[in-house]
Amino acid sequence: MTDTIAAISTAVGEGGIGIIRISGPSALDCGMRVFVFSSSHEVDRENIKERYLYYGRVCRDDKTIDNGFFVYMAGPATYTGVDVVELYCHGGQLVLKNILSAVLSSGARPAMPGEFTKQAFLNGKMDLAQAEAIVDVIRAETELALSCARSRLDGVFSKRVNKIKDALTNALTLMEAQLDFPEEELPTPDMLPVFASAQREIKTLLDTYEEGTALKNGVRVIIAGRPNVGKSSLLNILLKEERAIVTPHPGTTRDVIEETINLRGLPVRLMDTAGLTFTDDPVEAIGVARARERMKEAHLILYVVDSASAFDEDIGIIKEQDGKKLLIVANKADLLSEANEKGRNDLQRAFKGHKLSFTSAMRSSGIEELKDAIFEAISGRLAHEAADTATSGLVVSLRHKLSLEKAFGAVERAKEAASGPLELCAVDTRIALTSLGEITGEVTTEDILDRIFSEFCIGK
Ligand SMILES: Nc1nc2c(ncn2[C@@H]2O[C@H](COP(=O)(O)OP(=O)(O)OP(=O)(O)O)[C@@H](O)[C@H]2O)c(=O)[nH]1
Ligand SMILES: [Mg+2]
Repeated sequence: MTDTIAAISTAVGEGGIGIIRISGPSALDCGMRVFVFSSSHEVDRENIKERYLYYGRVCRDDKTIDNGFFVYMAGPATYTGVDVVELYCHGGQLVLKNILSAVLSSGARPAMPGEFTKQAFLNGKMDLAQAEAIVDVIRAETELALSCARSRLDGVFSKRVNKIKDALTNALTLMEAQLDFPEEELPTPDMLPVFASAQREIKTLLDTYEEGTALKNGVRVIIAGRPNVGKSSLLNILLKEERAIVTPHPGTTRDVIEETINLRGLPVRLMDTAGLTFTDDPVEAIGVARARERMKEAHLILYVVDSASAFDEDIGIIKEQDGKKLLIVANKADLLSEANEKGRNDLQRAFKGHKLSFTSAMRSSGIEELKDAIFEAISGRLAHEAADTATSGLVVSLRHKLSLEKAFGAVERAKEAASGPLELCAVDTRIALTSLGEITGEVTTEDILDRIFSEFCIGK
């Protein structure tokens, strides 16, 4: 914690400006050793102004590396909670590398990935869940993913976890009072409502995991079905570009075609595949094998059928996908005349138990409804509700999910023990609190921290 660390904080590549960040107890000395203030500033270590942009030159052995700005921010009111100096120079890779090298020879050591944020966490500037949200803010690809990450950085998720913790802590305090002062004959507290409400809230949080990870990491959605049903036409229409070849000949698509789209705020990796069929054509057969392989990995299968032809074979293929999320897309719905209620009913009946979306890729109809259905199938809620829930503190990481599950189990045991000796109930309540504390980082190990921060980029 007493090290002074430095790194290039701007992205690798060419940029208008580049920033070198120095953080730690000797950040100011370090920065001043490499910076020659413009003669219009009369600066020394004693009179340097905080948060003031000084112009000058970054030098090494009296040789100018670059000109730029110097700013000093005194801890603890900084990102990292300790003294920070930032140098703003030209954003070239060599220039920045040379400046960093000068800074490193003047007393700082290279920062590890995420180490500025780790300093911030260790200095109490944010909790661990908030620190983890920073990577998600940086990596967010859709507005919805960004608002989800932003709200976690603002502490919305942590607050929900802390609320459960506070209730359990209060319960534990009461139990401990009973245990510590048995002679006082304190009334036996009724823990059951506290435990029940803690479990309810933990469960509500756990239920957001799928939606949260979909938002954060994106989802793989595969367009599958028999040949010629309009899979590639649907891909093109969802992408709004003629990406895949469409022809009236069955067996047109062979390779898997992948593109990412923003679907109602979800980052979706869409895959168009070869039509599922038995074929003697060796190339098409490879395509079919690939399609089947990808179906296994997908989060959601859009199983496309031709509304106007027989679908006995489809029913067999769908049965094989047992346990997978699957949406039936009845394409070529234009071939069912408006009056053809029978055709629609036949489809509904044939695919009973599955959600069915009618589309016509040719007429571009049913596409918005299909997008809503995809969103709902993945996140379990309606697309128009998404903006509100995304900022309500979703669970987005496996680490958080596992800790919540551990806490849930411990509360369950505490509940069962509540009618017995108070000691046992207290032990499990404490375990639940420790598990919840892991999420916000009150309870943590160097190992966990290393694993979390190694996912960051250097300079953050
Ligand atoms: N009437 C009608 N024709 C469609 C519709 N969608 C696609 N088609 C036509 O159906 C034929 C096959 O379309 P594709 O998109 O290539 O079908 P596919 O499922 O990708 O076919 P394969 O790659 O061979 O498996 C083309 O002639 C399309 O113009 C639709 O909604 N209605
Ligand atoms: Mg195709």
